[in-house]
Amino acid sequence: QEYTGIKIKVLEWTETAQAELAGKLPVGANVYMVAATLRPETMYGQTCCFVGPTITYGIYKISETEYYLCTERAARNMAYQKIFPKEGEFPCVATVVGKSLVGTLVKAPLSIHTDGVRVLPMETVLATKGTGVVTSVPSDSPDDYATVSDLAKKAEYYGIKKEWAELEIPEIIQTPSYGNKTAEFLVKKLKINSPKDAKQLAEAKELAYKEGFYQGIMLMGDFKGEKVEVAKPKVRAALIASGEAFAYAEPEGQVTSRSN
Ligand code: ZZB
Repeated sequence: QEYTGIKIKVLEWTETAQAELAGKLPVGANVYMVAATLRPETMYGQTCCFVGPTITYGIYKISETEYYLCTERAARNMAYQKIFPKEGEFPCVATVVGKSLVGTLVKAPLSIHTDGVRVLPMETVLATKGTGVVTSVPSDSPDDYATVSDLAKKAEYYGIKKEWAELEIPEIIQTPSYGNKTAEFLVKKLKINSPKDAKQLAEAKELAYKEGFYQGIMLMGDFKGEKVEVAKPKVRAALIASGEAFAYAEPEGQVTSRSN
């Protein structure tokens, strides 16, 4: 599985994370939460960054000034893909549990929300897939749409500010069958009420992938008006060229799927 690793820069840690990380990072260090995505062309629509609240993340040293936050499993994989300076080595400077990261302010590349977006909890994040960090695009990902709706509805329960889950969801891709809001359309059509409706969400995801890729037209960004099929590799290449992303492959047979 060939992902794009999106570098989501930490602008401001939560107090909890700050306390846990005190003294572990050099002054001026940049930490990036790395999200693995199959849809780089949707990055304009990022509205938050998901972590699994009970997942343990490591902060791994790439250089004196650059650190990546992801699961240990992902860091190990990266160490064999020339992402770290020494083959097979992925020096960990700190660990932090997802829950402590909730509320952290981050900068998501290409997102229309240029002042930053928040780290929010997603119970269905798999520790065994990608980097364990998931960038949220509620316009085109049914899982993300269902999760942000639930977070906004139960903000207090989740211990977040409601407005963090209610950032504007821009329209970024048009499709003939589902319009400009593919995820919202499919969540309603398949009567999905909760992020836990795993079966319907899996179906919605398949439909959204197919329609978006083969029929989608970009509504914004440098490739506005172009077909998604054509724009996808161009957006990916631009993100990689600007240093905001890198190629990240998931070894065969390592990918696990949701069981709930
Ligand atoms: C942004 C995005 C925008 C995504 C979209 C999808 C869509 P798949 O197809 O099952 O391989 N993801 C990545 N890692 C995890 C994880 N550890 N746990 C849960 N979800 C994860 O899934 C790949 C997609 O699942 C990734 O691409 C990521 O969300 C999420 F408009 O990134 B995506 C129709 C889907 N649209």
